[in-house]
Amino acid sequence: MSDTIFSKIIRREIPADIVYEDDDVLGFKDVNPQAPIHVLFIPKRPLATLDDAGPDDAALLGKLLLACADYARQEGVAAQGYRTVINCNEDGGQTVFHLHVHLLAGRRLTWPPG
Ligand code: DGP
Repeated sequence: MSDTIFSKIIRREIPADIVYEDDDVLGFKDVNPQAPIHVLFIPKRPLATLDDAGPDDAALLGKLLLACADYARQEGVAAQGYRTVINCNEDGGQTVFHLHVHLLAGRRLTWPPG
């Protein structure tokens, strides 16, 4: 996987508003928030897209989702509701090719997405 802006955030080479970290996962605020709460949860291990994930990544994918759920509870928005999104490749709208889960909360989200 080629180096991305998110790899630089993991290495602290560029600033980010980091709100969550454990051994495998980093969470930081999206630079272009689409909701009052918009956090990106990424694996520290390089993985470009969800399409690159395999059975060995099952626990890591679970950790990413659980980190979203924990953060939503911590921020007090879990009961009201939130959305998690993984954009995959071009038609999915992925622009940064380091797998990330968007956590969006703090307003009523519409459906379907564009
Ligand atoms: P996606 O379209 O799913 O690949 O989303 C990429 C997101 O990454 C987009 O919402 C904007 C965010 N983003 C891009 N560059 C940076 C950055 O340098 N810092 C932060 N915090 N977020 C970024």
